[in-house]
Amino acid sequence: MKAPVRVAVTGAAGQIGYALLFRIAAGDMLGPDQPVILHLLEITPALPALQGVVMELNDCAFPTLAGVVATDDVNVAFKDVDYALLVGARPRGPGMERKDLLEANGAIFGPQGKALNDHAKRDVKVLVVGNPANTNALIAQQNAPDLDPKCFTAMVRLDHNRALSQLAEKTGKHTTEIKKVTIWGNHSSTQYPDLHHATVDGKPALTLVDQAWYENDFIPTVQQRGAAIIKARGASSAASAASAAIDHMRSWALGTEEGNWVSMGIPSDGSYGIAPGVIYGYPVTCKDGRYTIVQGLEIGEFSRGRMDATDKELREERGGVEHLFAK
Ligand code: NAX
Repeated sequence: MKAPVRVAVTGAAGQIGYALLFRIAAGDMLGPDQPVILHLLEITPALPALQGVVMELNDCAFPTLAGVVATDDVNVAFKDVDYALLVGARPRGPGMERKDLLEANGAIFGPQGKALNDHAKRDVKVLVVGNPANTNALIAQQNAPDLDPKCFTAMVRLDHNRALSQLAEKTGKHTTEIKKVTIWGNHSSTQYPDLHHATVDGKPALTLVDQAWYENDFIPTVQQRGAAIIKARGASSAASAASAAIDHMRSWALGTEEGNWVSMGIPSDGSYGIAPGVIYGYPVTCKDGRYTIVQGLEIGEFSRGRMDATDKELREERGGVEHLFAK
């Protein structure tokens, strides 16, 4: 067994938290030889419920669980952490405008970014799941001036996995036979699930499905899958979101497979003509704990318009939260 690492999870008593913690503790995220110390953050009223979750974690007697810290103090939660999964967020309430939502989340992700800046390991890997994930990640990043901006990422992996699953079902293949799917942009309905470079069992995906299905069925289904789950289940995606968060962190920490890539929301460096700085979904490969944008992909007119539309939405979101950035 390796030396334990510290993994912070916020919103730990919520429904994604409940699906996530046990898998992290079981070694699904960082491997069966990597013990973890969980740092669980909740708001004060949720601490009793969180205590129940801690009791259950202990009752699992996981070989890879080396300790649990449960707290409502963000400075304790992020002390010396190697990984931080920011799940807790303010949901949109009745009558709440997008502006109010961004503002309410700024009040959460600004202070969390500052606490990460002050207390986390210098190479901390931060994944923002709480919505609006991309812009919440930007707020946290912009309040952590002493950390490398690349430490901050947002989750589009659930969208990526949804795309794999839809294409697998359509082509009658397993998701493991599908490579090089990309989710560009925002984790919102403007995201662009791109199959132009994807292969199924080694064949170009778009030669196996017709353009009408791709455009009118596949893209909207992936974009609106979250709403479809809520309609069917009466609650938003939880286990699949937790699983995608595990996948995102595992790829980042342990690397991506040769000949394939994954989608991550990461700070744009201007690649593919996207506004520098916004947290944008890109195709990336990971090695030695670092991610790299896949370069040189040909972008046709169809893709260009969609990539620019989701970039525009992210720039607008950024415009609405710039006053929350540390000076
Ligand atoms: P829940 O409402 O079940 O849980 C959220 C938890 O966060 C609650 O226990 C709450 O007490 C806690 N919390 C609120 N403010 C906090 C703070 N300042 N510090 C610490 N904890 C805090 O929501 P859940 O279903 O778990 O979803 C969590 C977030 O994930 C939501 O914002 C949701 O929109 C987002 N999602 C993101 C997805 C993605 O792909 N990026 C997909 C799934 C999900 O919809």
